[in-house]
Amino acid sequence: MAGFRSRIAASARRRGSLVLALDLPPAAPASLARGAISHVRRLSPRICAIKLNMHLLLPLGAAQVARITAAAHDEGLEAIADIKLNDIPSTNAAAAAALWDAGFDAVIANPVMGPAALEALAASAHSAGRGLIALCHMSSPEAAVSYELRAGRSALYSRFLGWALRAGADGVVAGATYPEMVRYCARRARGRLDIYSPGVGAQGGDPAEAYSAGTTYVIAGRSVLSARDPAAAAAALSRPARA
Ligand code: NUP
Repeated sequence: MAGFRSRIAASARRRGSLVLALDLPPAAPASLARGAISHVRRLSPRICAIKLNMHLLLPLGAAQVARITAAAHDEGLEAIADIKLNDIPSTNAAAAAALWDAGFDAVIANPVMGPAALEALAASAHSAGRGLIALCHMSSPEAAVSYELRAGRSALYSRFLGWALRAGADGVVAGATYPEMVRYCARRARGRLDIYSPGVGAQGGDPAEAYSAGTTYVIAGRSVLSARDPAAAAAALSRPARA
């Protein structure tokens, strides 16, 4: 089986470069699962992956989540667990194994766990045919307060990117609301990992600016899920085809 990075790239070539954040409003677990699967089926021609956060994983539980990831795989999509994992290697490995059992193809982790723990997580993900995406700089207005903290002669985001590169991570998160961060990651990574950018639409980031700064995949939730025509909204968030 090809690695996560090649699988999502192949899916994006066919369907576009949008990762759908399945951030559904709170509801009973059965209706959450039904809603998620119906979005997957309807939007699959326009997205390359789905992304699930803790606020869906917790109420749904592993069995219901596995139905959603199976529906995504049925449609040729990848499934990303956005849990911003950040712990010691033994519990990270156990959490990752549970995610793979639930059908996820990749996990988003927080590099603040440290470079050796990040490397261990990347190695275990890759040996299971799965992927690791590390936070580098987040999309929220407050992200600058923490991710731009000075750490010796560099800033935290710069350390995080260096650790992600060293760990062989498949990607980093750099918010579309900070296009200069996307540009920084793209310049330094030179294609060795992909750049995932949330923060478009509801958070104010401009997808066209993000793509031109070097974003590989845009992540979006509300602006697609609450659109009058979600398929058209999804299509509009993909990387424009080169003229
Ligand atoms: O820096 C980040 N910002 C962010 O919004 C890292 C993330 N993983 N996200 C996620 O992207 C967030 O948890 C949500 O699932 C999605 C953005 O959703 P929306 O603002 O497009 O609705």
